[in-house]
Amino acid sequence: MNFKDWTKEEIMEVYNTPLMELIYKATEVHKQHHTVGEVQVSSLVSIKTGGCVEDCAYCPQAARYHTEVKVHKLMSVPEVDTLAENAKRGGASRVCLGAAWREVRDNRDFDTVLDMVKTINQKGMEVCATLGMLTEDQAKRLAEAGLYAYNHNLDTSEENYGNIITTRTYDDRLNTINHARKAGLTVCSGGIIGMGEKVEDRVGMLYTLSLLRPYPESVPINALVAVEGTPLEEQPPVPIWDMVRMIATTRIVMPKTAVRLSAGRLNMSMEGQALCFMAGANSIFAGEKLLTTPNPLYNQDMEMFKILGLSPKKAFSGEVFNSELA
Ligand code: SAM
Ligand code: DTB
Ligand code: SF4
Repeated sequence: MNFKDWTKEEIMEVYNTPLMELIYKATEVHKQHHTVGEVQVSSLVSIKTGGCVEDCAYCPQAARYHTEVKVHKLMSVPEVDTLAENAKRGGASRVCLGAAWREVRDNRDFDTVLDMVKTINQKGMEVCATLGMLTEDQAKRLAEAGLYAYNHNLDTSEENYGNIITTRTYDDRLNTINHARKAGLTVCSGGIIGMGEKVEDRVGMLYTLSLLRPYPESVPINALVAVEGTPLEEQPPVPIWDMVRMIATTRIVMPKTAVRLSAGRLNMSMEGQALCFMAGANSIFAGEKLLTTPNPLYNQDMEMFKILGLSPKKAFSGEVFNSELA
């Protein structure tokens, strides 16, 4: 497949399409490239929680903000193994290991993470990790341990980045994504809406993602979870229509990518989520906790799957690497 060289103007035009027409177009694209109703289910595990040195304005795990998050040192391999087993029994095909680190360091903690990756991989599950910045060598070691995907979000546009995070640059983010790519990992990268950004910033973020060759295999769209104690605590909830618009635009811009309806589902009705699935979302995080904030209960999600006729996607089941399509 040839990757389309989108312009910001074209993406803006898609984003501003009248809503029903936009959903309809996104559904068409979705049907062309994906099995309707098949949803990839991931389970998040916060392997190292809180105490992070970065200043991401949305994040309850940044040490400098006064939130209720308690610092927790790195989990042990058996602890993570048990959580992964439970997630597998619940229908998850992927486990995503999240650490509140600025960057990966070559120390014993990293060796433990490599062991976690090996252990979960041996269960026949896809393993994703989100550990902050990464060198190419560290990415290679993760790939050798059996890591499937690396999550590293751009979060917003290049122009808006400095309003949200000052302790690292947009280029730092892009470099890490590049290191993951070079090591042969699939890339999961997206962002957050509802942080007070302009429509131009949403479009700008999708534009930068669309410049990656290949496009990211997975793009998480998070609705901000406004956590007390963070600088963004007063942000009003993002309207469901913005979420639907953002998901539909992502689907149209990157047709084969897995579009993940990520954080913020607890504030969405089942009808709202159904519109997101219609607009091209085909992945979710399931389990009663994201990293530190609550997520819908397992039984509620199963009920939603039943009502909407959705089914969890099996691990490694024919996901085509974007790179193989180039
Ligand atoms: N420390 C690593 C990093 O920043 O890359 C990995 C963990 S970090 C928590 C992963 C992602 O979670 C962030 O890039 C952000 O997109 C998302 N996130 C964090 N807090 C959030 C919030 N309150 N609402 C929505 N998404 C959030
Ligand atoms: C992503 O885009 N969203 C997930 C995952 N990647 C790591 C994290 C959402 C975190 C929401 C806030 C919390 O629970 O701490
Ligand atoms: Fe740290 Fe990641 Fe939270 Fe930023 S988003 S403060 S890097 S845990």
